[in-house]
Amino acid sequence: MLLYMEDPLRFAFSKEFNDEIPKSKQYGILGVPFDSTTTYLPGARFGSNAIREASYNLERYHLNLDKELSKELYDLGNMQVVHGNIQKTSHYLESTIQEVKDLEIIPITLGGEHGISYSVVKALGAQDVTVVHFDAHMDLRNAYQGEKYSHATVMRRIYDLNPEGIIQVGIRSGTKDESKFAQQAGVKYYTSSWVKENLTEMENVISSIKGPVYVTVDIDVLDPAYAPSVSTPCTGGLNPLELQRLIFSLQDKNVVGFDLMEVSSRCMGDITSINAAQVVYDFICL
Ligand SMILES: [Mn+2]
Repeated sequence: MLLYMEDPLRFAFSKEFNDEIPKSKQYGILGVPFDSTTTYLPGARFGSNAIREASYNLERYHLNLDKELSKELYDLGNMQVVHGNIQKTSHYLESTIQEVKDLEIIPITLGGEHGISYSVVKALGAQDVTVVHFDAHMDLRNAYQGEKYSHATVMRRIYDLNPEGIIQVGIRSGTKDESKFAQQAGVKYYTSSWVKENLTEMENVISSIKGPVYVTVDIDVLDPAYAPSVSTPCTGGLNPLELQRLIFSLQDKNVVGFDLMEVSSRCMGDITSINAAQVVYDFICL
């Protein structure tokens, strides 16, 4: 049993984790029910279990991919978090991800607020890794409300880890300083309106990445029409099929980790958790 784990509802088609699994590439779902730096609409702490619940509506056969789920999929449970303390929670998360990595399991982290993605990338190691970031927001501030570690600074902290590159997809909100920083720092961002008009080109950008890739999805990359239960909704976003095509363009990439953050669904059948479960499943089925 991994440290700091409990045993909640599992993601559809996943197996319970046991210590005797063979060492080869496989996925492990990890929930991090934490949302303490959220500034507008709280509730992302409910995301991990809401996504799991929504996953029960999926079929083992993926029609759009014409593929049966073939990957080994484990659900590692939810991590113990310390509400109100992102430093302590991050510390627990780093050691948990390190343990997952040692088992040669590729983590699929379900948030939870976006601030925790930093710890996952840090524990996996950013060297040579290109981070593909789906989001409405750039999250490149150096500090937010005086805090260095926050949902609004997460990509800046990941930048500080010196990854090979950062590619932001679906952006439609940011400050002038963030935009300037991105241009100076070589962070490539593609706005939502550009992506919608140039979807094939965006697919090509993603599929031509060389080397290891980390994928972080803030579900607010989708338009609030499809994902209203998020902490900072922003109009003019992608639709689910556009996002699905971009996830499909990760096929054959060496993805070392994947996360899906900011789902704050509070009831069964909520459209945000349904779309989030689909995004996770699209990735798992590749
Ligand atoms: Mn966002």
